Amino acid sequence: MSVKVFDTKEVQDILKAASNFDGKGANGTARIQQILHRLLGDLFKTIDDLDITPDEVWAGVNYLNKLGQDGEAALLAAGVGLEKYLDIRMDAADKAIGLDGGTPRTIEGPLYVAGAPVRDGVSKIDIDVDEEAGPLVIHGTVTDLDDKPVAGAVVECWHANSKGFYSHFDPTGAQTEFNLRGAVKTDADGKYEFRTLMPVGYGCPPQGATQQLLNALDRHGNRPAHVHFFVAADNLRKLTTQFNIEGDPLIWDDFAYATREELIPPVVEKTGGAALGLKQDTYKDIEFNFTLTSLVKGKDNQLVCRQRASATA
Ligand code: MBD
Ligand code: FE
Repeated sequence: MSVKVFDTKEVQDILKAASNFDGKGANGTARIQQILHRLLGDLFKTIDDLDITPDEVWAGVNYLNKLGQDGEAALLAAGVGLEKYLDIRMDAADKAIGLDGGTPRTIEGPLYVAGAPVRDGVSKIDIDVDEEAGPLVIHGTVTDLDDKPVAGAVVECWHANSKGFYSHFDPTGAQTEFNLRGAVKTDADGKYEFRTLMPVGYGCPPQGATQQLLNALDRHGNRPAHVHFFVAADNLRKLTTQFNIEGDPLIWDDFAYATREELIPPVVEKTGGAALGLKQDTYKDIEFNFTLTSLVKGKDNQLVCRQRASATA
């Protein structure tokens, strides 16, 4: 049964009525009407074109219920490349105005928690014992596009433990609030440092809606080991990025498509950890410098407003 009804007056009228798309809505309303009219229309057209059955439609509707119940809509957004797509668009917008040279952006992901205590220069962010994870020092300089160090920039960092779990979202409940999360204000030379433990890669909750779809697509739901950053300073654009831990076999097979060539710094084995208060004398060291870009017409046009978890330290 392959019928085509999309272009009938009856269907087009329903699309207009359902989105209340009359061009008369005020401000925000008009925008929502416009977006819903298009999205719903694309869905209806897809159902016609691919002859999607009622059973398939209801499977999809019920999937959305499970997605919400699991609280995984933002995780799915990463997994289907939607979050990466927004980066691709911001990259293209920068290119179109000749803005380049900064540290590349990459996706925020769904696991940030606002409210980490801000320390000066250095922060030790491994609060909980993690036998499996070796010490890791992450440090570098924040500069602007003129290579000038930025003093007083705030570098926020968050990452997983040796099980691939993030504090605040740990299904085992094992971690203290803000374990492996921190914020540092750069010193006069623009330097920051985090003393922490080596993360391992993340895997989607095996029983969750996201993994359910990935399974149906014959895809995995894993990320290589990585560390997230926000870097913010007065009169510069706030950077959202991550680096990957060099050598992770999934670096070029990230289910969220966040890997970039410039975001795989070398991991250097060092000694002298005891003097730094680390749990072992040998430790891993990653130098990662951030270059922030200038405001565009006086505005931070890459600032993203989205719902985020928050806590008090
Ligand atoms: C993560 O740790 C992450 O960074 C993303 C993008 C998705 C899921 C878990
Ligand atoms: Fe992550």
